[in-house]
Amino acid sequence: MSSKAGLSRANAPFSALVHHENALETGIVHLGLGNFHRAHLAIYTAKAVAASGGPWGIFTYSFRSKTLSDALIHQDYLYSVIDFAPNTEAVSIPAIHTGAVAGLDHVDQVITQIAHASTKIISITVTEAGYSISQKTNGLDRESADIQADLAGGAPKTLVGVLVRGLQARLKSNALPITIMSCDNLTSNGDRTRKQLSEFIDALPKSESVQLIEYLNNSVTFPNSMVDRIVPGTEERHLLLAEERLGVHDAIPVPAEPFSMWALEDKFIAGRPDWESAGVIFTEHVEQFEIMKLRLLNGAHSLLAYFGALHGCETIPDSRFTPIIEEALRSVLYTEYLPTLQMPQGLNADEYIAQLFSRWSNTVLGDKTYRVGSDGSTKLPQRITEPVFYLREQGNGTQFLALTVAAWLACIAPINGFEPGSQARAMKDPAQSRLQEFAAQSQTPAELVELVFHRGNIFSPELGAIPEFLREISNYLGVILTQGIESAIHSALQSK
Ligand code: CS2
Repeated sequence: MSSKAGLSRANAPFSALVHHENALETGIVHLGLGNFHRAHLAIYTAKAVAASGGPWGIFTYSFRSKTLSDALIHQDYLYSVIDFAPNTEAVSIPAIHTGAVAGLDHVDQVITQIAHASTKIISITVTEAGYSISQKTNGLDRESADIQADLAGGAPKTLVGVLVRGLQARLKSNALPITIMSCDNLTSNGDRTRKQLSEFIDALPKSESVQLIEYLNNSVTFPNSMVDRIVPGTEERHLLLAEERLGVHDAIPVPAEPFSMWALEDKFIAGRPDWESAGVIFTEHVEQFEIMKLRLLNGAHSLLAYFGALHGCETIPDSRFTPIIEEALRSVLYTEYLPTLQMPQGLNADEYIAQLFSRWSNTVLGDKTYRVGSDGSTKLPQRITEPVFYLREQGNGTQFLALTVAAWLACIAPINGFEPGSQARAMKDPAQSRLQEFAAQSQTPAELVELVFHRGNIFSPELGAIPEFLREISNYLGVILTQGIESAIHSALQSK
């Protein structure tokens, strides 16, 4: 790690700033080269290697965009991570990547790299949407055309397909053990990844599946993990700032908050970097960390994104500082999320929540409501489903969970000519076209909610089977459409 503030070498190559250990062997194959990976796993691993060494270079694969990996190669696998907060502006350069490929036409290269004996870990950040989860079966989405194509053979297009074909190649070439580590915001992300892979393998012809399942069961481990760092998308201002700070042009800097956390199960069958030296918490109670973070941070984040967008807020801090939204935020945290979870030992709920408020107040980071609001169809089920069940069982209200879903629908699938505003319009969702079709077929909020919950394959059938919850969502959606989000929040607060 090095912080190079004040350098002035406008025409120097990026690599002049930091020593990149070219001899570093590739020990990790990372799937999903987004900003989050580059500010989280890459930083922890670079710190671990700086402290204790080891063959832990990272080879990355992006499923879609070649832009980022081309730029990474062009910059000799270097880029800057800029920590932004009102009182911080530190730059670091993790020199840890050893290779990058992108695009479906190069997937054979990542499969070869997975099969390579030096590879010990496959890590993943592809977001919740990348796991091909069926809400109907709570397993592999066998109805997905891409999964069907991957099962049929040929170059795989999905995460699950790439992992299975990679394992198959490894089994054939050396059958050495390997760890597959999900770093996405899914409950029990390691167990979930194992389940998706097992179901895919089970669906293969027997001639392929028998040995593969045995290999998966005996030689592949799937640690669960909780990852946390708010990492927005890169904007023009970040490019300018990076250039000013570094003195060279960085085409792919990553803005990030200074806070970072990673709790991980120590289940690495083929070894791992000395991540504890970089601050990773190894624990057998990862699930408590995951649930705490998925509900208190991510669940409340979704509320901030949808309420904020409907109120006209471009950023998460704008939303958090809007008094009526702040009231809703405190209410959802203390009455609808906190009662449903157990804090990990040593962490105090009030302190954790106070810290969240300060993270959401990061005006210079300026995280966008449209970023957090995107992909709601794959995020919300993870965040609200279990809390709804729990609260109902206890006889407690689910007002703000229902209103979060209603606000999401108002943003993504508005009906009756409702205009949700430019931030909502910028949100993307893998289910967008399906949701918009449902919206076109619906005259009333109740009709839309019925279609989304019973035909959408977004929320589980069990959640869809709670008419009172669906009615609550429809009622709030009606208020949003006719009187606005502020009135809907007032009404939720009044019914508390
Ligand atoms: C956010 C997360 O996109 C989202 O929905 O809640 O990306 C959040 O910023 C990270 O999980 C923070 O660790």
